Amino acid sequence: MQLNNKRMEQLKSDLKSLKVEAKLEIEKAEDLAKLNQVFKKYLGKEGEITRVLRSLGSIPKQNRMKVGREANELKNFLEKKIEEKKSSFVKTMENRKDWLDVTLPGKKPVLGHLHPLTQVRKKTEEIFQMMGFSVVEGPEIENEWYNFDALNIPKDHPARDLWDTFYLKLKDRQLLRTHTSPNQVRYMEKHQPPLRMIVPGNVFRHEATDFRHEFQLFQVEGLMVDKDISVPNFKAIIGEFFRRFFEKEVQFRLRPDFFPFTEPSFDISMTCLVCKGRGCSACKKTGWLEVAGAGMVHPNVFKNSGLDPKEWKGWAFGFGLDRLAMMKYKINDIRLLRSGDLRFLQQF
Ligand code: FA5
Repeated sequence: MQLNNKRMEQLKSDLKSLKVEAKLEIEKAEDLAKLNQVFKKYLGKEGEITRVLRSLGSIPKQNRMKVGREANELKNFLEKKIEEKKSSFVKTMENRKDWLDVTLPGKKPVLGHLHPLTQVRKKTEEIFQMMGFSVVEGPEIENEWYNFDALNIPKDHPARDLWDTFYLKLKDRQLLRTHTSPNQVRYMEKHQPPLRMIVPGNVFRHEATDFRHEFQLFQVEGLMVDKDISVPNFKAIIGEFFRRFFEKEVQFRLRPDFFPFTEPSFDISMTCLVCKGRGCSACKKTGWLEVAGAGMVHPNVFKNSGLDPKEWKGWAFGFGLDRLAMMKYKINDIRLLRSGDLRFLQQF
């Protein structure tokens, strides 16, 4: 009997010290992992308080009840303390700015798409490639020889004014190319006819902007050189390009024009698709929009490229891709294309 009382007193005193120890450890725990360790140490399957509860079987019933009640009270007390501490951790984390709630549904990333000008460029490349043309690139920074002289535009010729440009503060009077035509010469210098190639790319002009004019635009140069090349042959290729590009028949016309690097020269205009030819701001109320300059390669350009003009004939064109985009997507102001306005761009 005395032994049993002693055993009971021992258990009671164990519970007292466990309470002090566990309380202290809960207070000291600085994160959830530490708190879980404390739980395991005292309340887990092999925990100190669980051990006391298990050992109750070895003491008589009337004492067992007393110690059992105290042990259960301590168990509940510690569980409550641990829960309180846990929710204080969660609150502090929620208040932190960098708190990340991994249970929240994710934000869907916004998917972009190709710019309409890129779409138009790709489509143009695809069509000409299918007709046997190579797609090549040329430099955006040019020198005066390729941009003007080699193209039969002498230094003081008024035609230079048509392509007023931005000169760079670099040696040799380098400039931002005003058209893609320099690549006719660059290509013929390195390749032997027969030739079929296109050169898409940015060009720059010192120009006031309006519905149809930008100071930076995309052009695509085309060149075909062979023995028997003629204007009807050029017209057939351009007609096929229009059919595939607009996916329907469109009306276009060639009118005499002047370019020092082609003879004869003409411009290509097409029915304005924004107003269906009725007249609008995009076509300056004429119902037609000029989309390209073209002509038969001038003998001097052949000579400047190292080819014999008696042996070879060729035609060349320079389309304004921005204007083709205007017609394809019915855009009545060219400036919208490079405005960077997503409300506009998301429509294409
Ligand atoms: C030229 O640039 C010649 N190099 C075209 C050429 C190539 C002629 C080969 C003969 C042989 P032009 O300056 O007209 O020509 O421009 C050609 C096309 O580019 C125009 O028809 C138009 O569609 C477009 N374009 C020209 N200037 C602008 C501009 N400021 N804004 C938007 N598009 C333009």
